[in-house]
Amino acid sequence: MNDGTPQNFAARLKLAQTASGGLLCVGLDPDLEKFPKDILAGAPQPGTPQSANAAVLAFNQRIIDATCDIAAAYKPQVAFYAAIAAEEALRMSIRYIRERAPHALVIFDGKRNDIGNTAEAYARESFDRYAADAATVNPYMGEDSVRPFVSRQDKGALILCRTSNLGGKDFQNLMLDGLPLYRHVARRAAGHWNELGNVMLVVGATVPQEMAELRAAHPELPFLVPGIGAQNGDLQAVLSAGLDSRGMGLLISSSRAIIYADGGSAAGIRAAAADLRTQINSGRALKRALDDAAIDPQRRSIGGGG
Ligand code: OMP
Repeated sequence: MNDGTPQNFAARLKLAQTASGGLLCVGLDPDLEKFPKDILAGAPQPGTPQSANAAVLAFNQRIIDATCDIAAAYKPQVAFYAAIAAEEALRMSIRYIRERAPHALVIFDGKRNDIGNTAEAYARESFDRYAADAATVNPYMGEDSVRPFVSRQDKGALILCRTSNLGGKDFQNLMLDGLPLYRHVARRAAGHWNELGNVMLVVGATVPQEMAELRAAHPELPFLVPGIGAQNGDLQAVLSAGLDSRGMGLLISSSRAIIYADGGSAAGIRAAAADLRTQINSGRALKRALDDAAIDPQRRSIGGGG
């Protein structure tokens, strides 16, 4: 690529955050039952895959138009497309993101994995068929299953570490050699899986305590954080637990609370996304001020005294 797009994922992530002025990721999880009526009415031949594809693409275009200047990333969850045979709408939506928001990352949320050669096919699905910048990856099958996702420097592997759902604790918090399982996953992810600097951890907004532990253990790793909005994750707790020392290190993702705001109107989507980005940025500024005060109270008082 000679269009100025960075060839390594870490630089690509930084560019997306800087160009969008924040850490916001918009989840593209189309559910026809929740779609605005005007979008459904505009789709031809109701009940057919053609109709589903047309409606999904039209709705995603509305979301992308409403957020293209403020989203650092878009995260389509593939199940919502596969369930209604709307893969073509997914492909076209990604193309539309490239036109309207060339800085933004596209995260293919498939949570795929399998034995090595099948994982290779899954990686090609994410990175070649859909040309995504990053993919969510299930680490449960271990080294050979993860390798195809981490072996391209320009593509990110977002490793499920501590998920946002209630059942996330069932296995992920089990103690093993003195550490919960999710900490072992993080160690492996931060170690040789991250030789190309293209690994992120997926850590839910609903588990800020675990996030704080992970941040302390891995100050350098960026996290994808779903669970804000419909799952009631606590944004301030996330910022306090997860921001790195530069006030970065996070992509904060929300799907339903943004895309179905005000029934999925363009204005409602814009307002919800802009509001979340503003809240994130205010929290970052506050944390920066608190950190500065905690690090050097003496210098501040000397400076303040003239
Ligand atoms: P909302 O709850 O509507 O914001 O959607 C959350 C999105 O993030 C869905 O697409 C989930 O599949 C995804 N997700 C989680 O909710 N929890 C996780 O721990 C991990 C993910 C993910 O990998 O994106």
